[in-house]
Amino acid sequence: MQAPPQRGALIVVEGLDRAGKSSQCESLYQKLQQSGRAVKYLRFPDRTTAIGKMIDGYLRCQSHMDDHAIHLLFSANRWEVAHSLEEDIARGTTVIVDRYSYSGAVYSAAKMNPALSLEWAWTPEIGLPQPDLCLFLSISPEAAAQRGGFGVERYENAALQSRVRELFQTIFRLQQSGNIRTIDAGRSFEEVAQEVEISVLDCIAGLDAIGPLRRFQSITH
Ligand code: FDM
Ligand code: MG
Repeated sequence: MQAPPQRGALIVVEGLDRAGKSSQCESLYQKLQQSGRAVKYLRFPDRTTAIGKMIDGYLRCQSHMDDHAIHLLFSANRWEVAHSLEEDIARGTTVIVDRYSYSGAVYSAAKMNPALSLEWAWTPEIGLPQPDLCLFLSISPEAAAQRGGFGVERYENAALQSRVRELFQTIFRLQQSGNIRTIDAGRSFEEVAQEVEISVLDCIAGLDAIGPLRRFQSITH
């Protein structure tokens, strides 16, 4: 009998705006593909689905929504692909994800709505596939500003971003099993890309030790 194929890895790339997440994800995707691996690239929010279109309208300030309601839509936008994501992983496909539950929790908690704590924000993420590796692309506010500053979407302002920066550190501390690796994204594209690739290949090589795909748990554990 043939041994089942090794499962794919779930790789998440997180960071603030202008940290270079999307270009690094694309470069990583191409490198893994060229090396002959089965690989997919997802990003959240996925603005193409029905839920994603509601999120898109909200982010472009074309609609208003209660903070909890939009929060749950962001989470639902992950849940709607969770099943196919697990199937891909089981089939041996490595999945690269540009923003995930960490962004979900910290951007909502950064609004400082007293009725929307970080713990509340994390709750709908419980049970989603947990990344085997989360790369946090870290960039200073000054370097981010040099890369073109803020765009016009909701959340693209200095006060919110600085709270987001702190909350990322808080959530990473609370999610100790998260295998989070901080990467200095203030360096050249190539230097960052190299560290990203090495970290991902390391993770893939160590998948047997990790075992089956895990799921997110409560952050109070
Ligand atoms: N964002 C992203 C959230 O508020 N919650 C989430 O769950 C996710 C995935 O959406 F400001 C925020 C983060 C960012 C905005 O993301 C749009 P992109 O990566 O800039 O498209
Ligand atoms: Mg953006």
